[in-house]
Amino acid sequence: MKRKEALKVAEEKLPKKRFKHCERVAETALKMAEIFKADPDKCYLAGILHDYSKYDELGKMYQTVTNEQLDPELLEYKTEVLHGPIAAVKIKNKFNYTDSEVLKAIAHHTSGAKEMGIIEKIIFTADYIEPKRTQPGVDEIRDIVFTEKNLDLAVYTITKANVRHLLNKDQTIYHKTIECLNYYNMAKE
Ligand code: DGI
Ligand code: FE
Ligand code: FE
Repeated sequence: MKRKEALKVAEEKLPKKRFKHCERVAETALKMAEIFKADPDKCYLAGILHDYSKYDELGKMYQTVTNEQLDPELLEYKTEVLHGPIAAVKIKNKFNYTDSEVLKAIAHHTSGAKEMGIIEKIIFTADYIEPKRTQPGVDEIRDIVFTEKNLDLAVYTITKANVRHLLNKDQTIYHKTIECLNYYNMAKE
């Protein structure tokens, strides 16, 4: 898939505000591609398409989990976690798109995962730090990325903040989120 086609796909599928967020994630991912020596086209495509399924109907998402034999544990979660893995299979099937680095980056952008590849880590992080994000601690993570240039530490710091936030709200934690936390706690530095 070319950048222009992906842009059109995202623009047609998503509400304007969400599309703009995806453009900012793609632009942030491009900056990061230069710093961390990753393929810019893959970063751009994953960024622009990562939230493709953000507003899909939950019942249809559960059907996709079953039909596509995705991790059955996903049936215990809602759109927040599901829209990553669902977007990856939909883009694969609908557009016959098979790049596994891009598809994994889309799939794992919601939870993170252990042993992520460079495109996965860039999209996971770019989603959290794109310029319009204002959550507490986001500037510290921008520093870790653009000044310290420590991507594993960025992934860990984001995941730690996410897990803290989820626990404060008594949410259940998906196993890949925990695996991401533990893996990048050990991988950082
Ligand atoms: O789609 P965006 O708003 O751009 O951001 P996102 O895709 O990073 O949002 C992911 C959401 O998923 C976020 O609200 C936190 C949530 N999440 C991540 N890991 C877990 C989780 N929710 C639950 N319940 N459990 C998890 O392990
Ligand atoms: Fe998302
Ligand atoms: Fe996003």
